Amino acid sequence: MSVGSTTQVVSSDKPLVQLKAKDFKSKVSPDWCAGCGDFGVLTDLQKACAELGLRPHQILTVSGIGCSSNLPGYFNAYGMHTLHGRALAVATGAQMANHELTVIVTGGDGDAYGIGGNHFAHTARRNVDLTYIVMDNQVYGLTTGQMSPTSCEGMKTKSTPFGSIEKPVNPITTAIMNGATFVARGYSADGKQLIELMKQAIQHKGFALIDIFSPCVTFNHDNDYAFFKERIKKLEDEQHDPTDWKAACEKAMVWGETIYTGLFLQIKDRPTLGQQEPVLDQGGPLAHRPLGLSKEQSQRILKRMM
Ligand SMILES: Cc1ncc(C[n+]2csc(CCOP(=O)(O)OP(=O)(O)O)c2C)c(N)n1
Ligand code: SF4
Repeated sequence: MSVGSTTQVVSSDKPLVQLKAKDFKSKVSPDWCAGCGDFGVLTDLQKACAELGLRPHQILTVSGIGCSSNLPGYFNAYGMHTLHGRALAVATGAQMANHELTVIVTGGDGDAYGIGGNHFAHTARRNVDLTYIVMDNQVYGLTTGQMSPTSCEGMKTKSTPFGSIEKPVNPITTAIMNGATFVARGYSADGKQLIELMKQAIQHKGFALIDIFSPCVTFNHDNDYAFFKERIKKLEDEQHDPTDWKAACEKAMVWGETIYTGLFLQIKDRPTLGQQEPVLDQGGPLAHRPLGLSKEQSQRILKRMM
């Protein structure tokens, strides 16, 4: 099967049994604080995968470190909890090794746009076929409330007791400028919109970002549910055209009394990294091919690495 003809989702290969969201729940219950926005993101991802007819063995979730990065442990599929800020690098390797997997990367704004900012830019520009779900709470949750790259100017945190003097990262314009081909923003309290965005992102061929406002009820009292309720407007209600690059940039720059959620940009005709690799385009996933080494050779290599 060629890379070009495969999709992340087995739409024609209908499962014998339609799975439900609960089938994507793991045996481990989240230890997030009551009211944390990440609960909504987890539930909506489980619903989106069920509605797409995916099965756990077809999915790999990869995360970095943070409260939000614990998500793979709560999701019934293959999962990897990697290093802080390194989830995209690991996920790129996994996607290249098995391009038939649906690879979903999850984490927080610190993980994604701070320590992992370099990987974010390069994964977007390479158009790796991944879905990146960033639970953006504008603070470092796990390490108990320091400022993050998306903290607003003036925000008082443990590490900025007099208020942050830095301009925050804009994840949407950053993704667009670096060449991401699917750029969206969701809100953890709006499941209806978020599930649709997740389904579209997973089906998209290329690098798909959904930056999701996911309030940290313990350490960010500025950007809480009331803050977003007052400000959020949906792009779909404004007849925004996601193929219009200029309009996407303009809408992404809006931050104040109005903040937009929805699909800012989608470019469908840019090839993914895998589609441009001739070795991946023939013969199926590398992971399913013979290693090309004798048993002795592979054991010698393994021994050297142990
Ligand atoms: C190399 C390295 N540096 C720093 C840390 C400490 N650390 C763990 S999680 C984290 C930030 C988490 O914030 P975010 O990614 O926004 O996730 P959240 O906990 O808010 O969901 C930091 C700085 C670490 N684990 N590894
Ligand atoms: S500290 Fe914040 S981000 Fe972490 S679980 Fe609690 S509410 Fe969620």
